[in-house]
Amino acid sequence: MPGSAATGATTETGAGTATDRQIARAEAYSAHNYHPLPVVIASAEGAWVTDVEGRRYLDMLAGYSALNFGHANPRLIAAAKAQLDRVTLTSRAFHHDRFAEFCAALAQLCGMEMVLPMNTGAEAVETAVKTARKWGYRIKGVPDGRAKIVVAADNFHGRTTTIVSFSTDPDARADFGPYTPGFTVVPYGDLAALEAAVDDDTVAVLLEPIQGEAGVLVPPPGYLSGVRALTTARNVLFIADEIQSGLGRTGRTFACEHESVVPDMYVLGKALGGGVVPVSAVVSSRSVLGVFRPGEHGSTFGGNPLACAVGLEVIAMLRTGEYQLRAAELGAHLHAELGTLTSSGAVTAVRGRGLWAGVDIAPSLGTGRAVTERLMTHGVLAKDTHGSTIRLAPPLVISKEDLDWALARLRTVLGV
Ligand code: IF1
Repeated sequence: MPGSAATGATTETGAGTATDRQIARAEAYSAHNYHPLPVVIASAEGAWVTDVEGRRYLDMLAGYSALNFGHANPRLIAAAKAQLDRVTLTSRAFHHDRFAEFCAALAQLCGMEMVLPMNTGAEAVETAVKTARKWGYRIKGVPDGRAKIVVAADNFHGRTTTIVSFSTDPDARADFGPYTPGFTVVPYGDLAALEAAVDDDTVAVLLEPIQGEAGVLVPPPGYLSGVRALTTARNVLFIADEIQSGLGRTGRTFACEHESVVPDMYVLGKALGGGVVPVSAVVSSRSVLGVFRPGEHGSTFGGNPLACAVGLEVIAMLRTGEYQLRAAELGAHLHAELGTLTSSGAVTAVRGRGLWAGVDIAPSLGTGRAVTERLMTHGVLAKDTHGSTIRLAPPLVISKEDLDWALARLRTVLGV
């Protein structure tokens, strides 16, 4: 399987191929809330996927960092298969024998005390918002209904109506009002603006330590530590949305670690379920998550046995540090190579950390989407974001040989 360079994918899907038929049916029977590349994946292993025509592609998106451990990771599949034969769902009306183990292991990985497990990232962000508000009223003493949360412009925290209420992306927000109040938006990376926005009713600052959808934006050095100092001084919760940046992607377990910052709360998802099952969680102290009483929050599938079994294996894999080290070492190589593209003029900027990069394409070469379409014909799958940026975020298990293979094809597509 992976390791040898893939055969180049051809574009001739032609009329009536399996690809065409699948795409036509998908368009007929599903809402058009995405515009996928014209590839229909049928199987996958490691960093490679195979489409219905048998063509192989290198996956440089990894499910938006849900697949940090690669497709069909043997340890994660084995953990899931073993649990499938035991029990998959009990609801939280009863205990099950993986739950306490998962919560304790995740709390320990985060250096925190308590976990509230959910399923999707947006659910975890919503849980974080509710936790902060409840903490504000019950612990900080903010008058009921007055809690405010400060967020950053160009944020992406999910697609629920409350979360898009504080989005600054018109595509994500338009037509979904009326919007949830209680959020203040400040420019990302601007500590002065953040300080000015915090007042006595502020219960939390919610940030991505690196903004993914915005184009893999790394904040200015000192920003995260400044946020930490400010929130500590003002008795405001620092909530780090590490759903995309966390769990090894940037070369550390958490992106906050790059500035030696520990937030009051981690919001986790994506790779916590290893790309096998949806697993998300809010992780914090007992003084924060202790605000909940039975019946005040929950979820049918949150913390289910299958999710906990896979999550436990993910935590065990992260505990060794091997994936973080791999992302750091291969990421340094990735960014060194991408940096050589800027002198050509084809690439105007490169951002990111670890095995995560946002590459701004010179408008003269076409849109980010056009570049990803050309990459696809060369056997590389990637995703654009906001016009002219393409995101590179391969599984952390990618080999250096395969990473170089992808970079060579990026150069070919860019003509450099
Ligand atoms: C889509 C973006 C990435 C996230 C952060 C919470 C969530 C996400 C930092 C919500 C989810 C996904 C959602 C998916 C595409 C993808 C995405 F382009 F939308 F913004 F990765 F950058 N916090 N991001 O990145 O987690 O509810 O999806 O499990 O909605 O198109 P979710």
